[in-house]
Amino acid sequence: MVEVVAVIVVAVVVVVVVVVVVVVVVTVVVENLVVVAVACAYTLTGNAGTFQSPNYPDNYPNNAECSWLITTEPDTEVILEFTAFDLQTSRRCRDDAVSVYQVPSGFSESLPLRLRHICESGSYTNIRATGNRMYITLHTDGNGTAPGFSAQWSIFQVAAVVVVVVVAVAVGVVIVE
Ligand SMILES: [Ca+2]
Repeated sequence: MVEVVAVIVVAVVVVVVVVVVVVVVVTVVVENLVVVAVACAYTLTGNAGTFQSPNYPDNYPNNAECSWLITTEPDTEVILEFTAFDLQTSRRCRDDAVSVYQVPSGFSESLPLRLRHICESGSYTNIRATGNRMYITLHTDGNGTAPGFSAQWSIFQVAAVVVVVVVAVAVGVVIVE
């Protein structure tokens, strides 16, 4: 009888240990999974246009990784404006954040330069890339959302400015003479 009880006790202990180990392993695996519920990548071209965060003006989803690559005509510079911007506020943009990069003409030349890293609600205008490509990312974490943003881009025409300056100087020279 004592032997039977001992066997039952050992069996119960073994089962409990196995269950605990399984639960711990599953928990660790799940916590380390990179959960991306929403992934989106957009390629935008043209010298002007608009884009919004997912679901805008309703709240953006949790666990989203989105990107927008804007390419305008050669010899122009991209100018970006957030006409509306409302993200979950977090310290050092750890929870939800928007990053704006200027992209060099050749990816091998250098890494994209981050122009802005924003998570505070507000108005952001005249974000300018030196060049005709700009890359915008939205990262959101697992909880807490907000309406997000609406943005528009336009161009600064480098060639046009050079022409205007040359003409102005030429006219100035003629007038002086
Ligand atoms: Ca969030």
